[in-house]
Amino acid sequence: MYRCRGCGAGLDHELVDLGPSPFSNAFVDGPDDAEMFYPLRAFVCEVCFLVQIPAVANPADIFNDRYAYFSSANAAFVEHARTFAENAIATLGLDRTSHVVEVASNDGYLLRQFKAHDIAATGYEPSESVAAVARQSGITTLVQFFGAATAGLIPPADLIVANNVIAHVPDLHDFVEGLRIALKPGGRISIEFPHVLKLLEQVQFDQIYHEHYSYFSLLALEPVLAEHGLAVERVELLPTHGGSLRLWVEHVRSQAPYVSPEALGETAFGLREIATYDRFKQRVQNCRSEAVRFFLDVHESGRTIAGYGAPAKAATFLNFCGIRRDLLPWTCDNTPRKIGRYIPGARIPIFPEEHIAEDPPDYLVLLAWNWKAEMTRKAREQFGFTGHIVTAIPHVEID
Ligand code: JHZ
Ligand code: ZN
Repeated sequence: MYRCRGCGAGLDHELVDLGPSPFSNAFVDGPDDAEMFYPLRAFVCEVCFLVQIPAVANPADIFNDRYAYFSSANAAFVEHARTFAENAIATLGLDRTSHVVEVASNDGYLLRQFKAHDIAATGYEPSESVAAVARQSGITTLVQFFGAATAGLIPPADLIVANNVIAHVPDLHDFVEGLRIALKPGGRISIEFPHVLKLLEQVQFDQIYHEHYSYFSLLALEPVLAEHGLAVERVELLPTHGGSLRLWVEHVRSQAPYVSPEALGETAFGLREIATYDRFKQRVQNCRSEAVRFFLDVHESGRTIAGYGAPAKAATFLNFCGIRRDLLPWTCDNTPRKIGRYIPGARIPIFPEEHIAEDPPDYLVLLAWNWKAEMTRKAREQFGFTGHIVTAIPHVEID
């Protein structure tokens, strides 16, 4: 039996089985290339309620020189990073004597904001593809996984940024112990992750893929942090990735943390009851039925359709729904590394974004629904798109 990576209890309560799927950021070069498929089954721990997928995938097979998610590809995300850095500098009083560490620093999209203020910055980034870009722009980057063994390789940090990374670690306790080691006394850690409450509420099943080993609530993460002498000082709710939490964490001090799962609505939503998780399966099935029906209707009526975005979550959505090139002939994305390649499994070809203007379909499906406002604006204003804009999660919505 699997064991919960949070509390160690036996893990056999299935949340949802999304079937075999390839790694969602392993974009395929050519239409005849072979791919590996791995089971994509999520579980929920009946003791601590941590939602997780067992570590059937080795992180080194996912985060390597083929990894294709470049944080800087997205202007809105870079803006999110800039605001984060300016606020952190102001509220924590960071200056030229400070040291900022980012775990999963990607292409340096965030650390460059601190460097611009003459603050020393170091990144950990195991994916060579993105780390190389950061290094080229002068960001000190250790091409390493972060954990207890590597946390001491650099001077202790006044601020550790662990945004959108804690979901990606199979050895959760080793990672959190690393955070404790790397933090200077009195320092702060920012931990950002998509909130599992939103995943369940909005049926965001496409956020489930092998890269995401765990799906957190405050309820499930707080005891893990506490075991390593870390306490939650403050929590912010963010709109990113369909609804995220940002925890501000510090070494345990005398006062009790004043943020509780109750205050965040986690208890009221039912995150302490297994029945809440049990309703998810059926809702995922309903979402798939609705989406497949829509794609078939468009196909049978002879109208045209295309995707916008080739995010990691598109692979889960398309593979689970069985939507391939016959139902979705192409998508488009602004990430140079994705253009000219194919979405894993579903094999949908990826064109540059400008393709929307060159070959406008009747329906444009936003596969990155979390960027709906930005993508709609771009499609309409930049590419002159006048057809229907569609999102499929949690329901098919046609504008
Ligand atoms: P986006 C990523 O997931 C990957 P993904 C990762 N695993 C993670 O944890 C989560 O983020 C949190 C493109 N785009 O941000 C860029 C345009 O083409 O939803 C991206 O390929 N034009 C680390 O991959 C994709 O869409 C645009 O105008 O699901 C969006 O991917 C915009 C705004 C985006 O993350
Ligand atoms: Zn558990």
